[in-house]
Amino acid sequence: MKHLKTTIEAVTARQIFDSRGNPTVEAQITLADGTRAIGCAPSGASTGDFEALELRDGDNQYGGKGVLKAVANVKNIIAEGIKGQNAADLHEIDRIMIKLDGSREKKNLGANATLAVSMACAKAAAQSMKIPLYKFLGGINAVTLPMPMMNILNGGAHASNNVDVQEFMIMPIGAPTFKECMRFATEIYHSLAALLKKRGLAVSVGDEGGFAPNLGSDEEALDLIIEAAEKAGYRARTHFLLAMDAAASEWKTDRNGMYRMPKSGKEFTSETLIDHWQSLSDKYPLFSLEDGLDQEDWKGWEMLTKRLGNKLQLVGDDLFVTNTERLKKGISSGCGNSILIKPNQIGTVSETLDAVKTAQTAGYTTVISHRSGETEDSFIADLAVGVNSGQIKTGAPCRSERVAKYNRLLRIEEQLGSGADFLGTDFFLNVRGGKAE
Ligand code: 2PG
Ligand code: MG
Repeated sequence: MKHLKTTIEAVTARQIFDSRGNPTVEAQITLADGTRAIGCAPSGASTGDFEALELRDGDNQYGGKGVLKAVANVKNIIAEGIKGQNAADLHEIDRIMIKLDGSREKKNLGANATLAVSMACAKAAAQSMKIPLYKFLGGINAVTLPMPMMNILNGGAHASNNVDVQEFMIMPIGAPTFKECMRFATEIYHSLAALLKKRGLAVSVGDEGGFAPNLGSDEEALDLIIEAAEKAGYRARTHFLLAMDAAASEWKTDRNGMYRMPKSGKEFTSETLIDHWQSLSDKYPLFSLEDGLDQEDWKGWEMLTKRLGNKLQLVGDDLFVTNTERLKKGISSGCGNSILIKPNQIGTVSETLDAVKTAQTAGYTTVISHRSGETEDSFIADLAVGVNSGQIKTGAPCRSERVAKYNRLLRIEEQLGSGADFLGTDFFLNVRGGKAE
C-alpha cells in the first residue's frame, strides 16, 4: 500500500473511566506524519437487546466491568489488521475490523474496541488533513448545527427517584442560533432548579445531568418544566417544545403484551400505552417521543405510528439500535419516523453513517445521541454537524461529559460563521410539533 501522511503507523489502547466510574476503552492511533488521536467508547445503561456487544472482562475486578480484553484486542488483533492502512479510508478500516471480528454483534473483538478505533482513525485523518472532524465526516455540505434535546429531568434507569419515564427534554426551538439555544436551555435549567428547591424537591442530578426529584407522576414532571420555562420568560411553542424518552423496553414484562412501569407499578397493554402517549401529547407541547414501546413490539409500533406519527416525532432507539437492517424493517412496516443514532450500538463510524443515510433517504429524522455513561470525547457533536442531522441528544447543560459536546458545538458554530445553518422554529413547528394541540 502507498505510504501516505494518513497511513496508520501505530495502534494502541488503554482502559480509562466513563462518567459513572466504570472502565471503558480509549484507542489511540498514530499516523505516518506523526499525528496522534484518541477515541473513547461510551456506555449505556438502558441498553437495547440488539445492540452490538460491549466486551467486559467479567472477572473479579471492577465488578466484572473491566475492559482489558477489549483493550488487548485493539493492541494485538486490530493493530495487526489495520497498521499500514489509510486512516482516511474509514470504510476500509471498519470493513477490516468487522472481518477480523467475524460475528454479527462484534462479540469477539467487542464493539467498545472497534468503535474507539474507528473514532480515533476518523479524528487522526481529519487532524492530518487539517480539516475539522465534521468536515472530514460530511464534506463541505456539513453546516447544520443540531437542535439540542436537553434532558433536564431524569428518571427510569438513569436515576434512583420514583419517576418512570427516563428522560424529559426541552428543545429550545425559538432560538435563532445554537448559541441562543444554549442560553434558553441553561436559563430554563436553572429556573427548574429554583422551582424544585422552592417546592422542597431534590435538585441532585441523574446520570445525564438532569434533576432527579421524586414526583407524583409523569405529568408533574412536564408541568414543572413548563412552569420553570415560563418563570424564565419562555413560552411553549414560541420558544420551546418538549421531548421524552420513555425507554419502554425497560417496562416489558414476561406476560405477553403487558407493560409495567417498574416504579409506579402502573400496567398497560400496547394499546393503552399508546392511549397514554396520545393523552400526554394532547395536553402538552410534545414534539418527540422516543421508545414509547418495547424493542420487539413491532405491531405496537405500527399502531403507534398510525395514530401519532403525523403529530409526533417517534424515535426508535432500542427498536433500531443504529442498525440498518432493523431500521429497514421499521421503514417498510411503518414503524416510527425517526431514529436515534448511537455509534456504539453498531460499533463502527462507517456503519453509523450508513444508518444515517438509510434514515435520511427514507425521510426519517435522525437524532445523534450520547450514552448515559459518557467520556469527555465530543465526537458526536462533530458527527451531528457532519451528517446535518438537525438534532442532538446529549443530556443536561450540566456535568462536563455532557457539556463537552455542547461546548464543541458552540465552537463549530463560531467557526462556520455565516455559513452555519440551523433548523429553527419553522422546521419544528411545521414538521410535527405544530400539529400538537
Ligand atoms: C437512551 C440513552 C441515552 P442509555 O436510552 O436514549 O440517553 O440511555 O445510554 O442508558 O441507553
Ligand atoms: Mg433511549
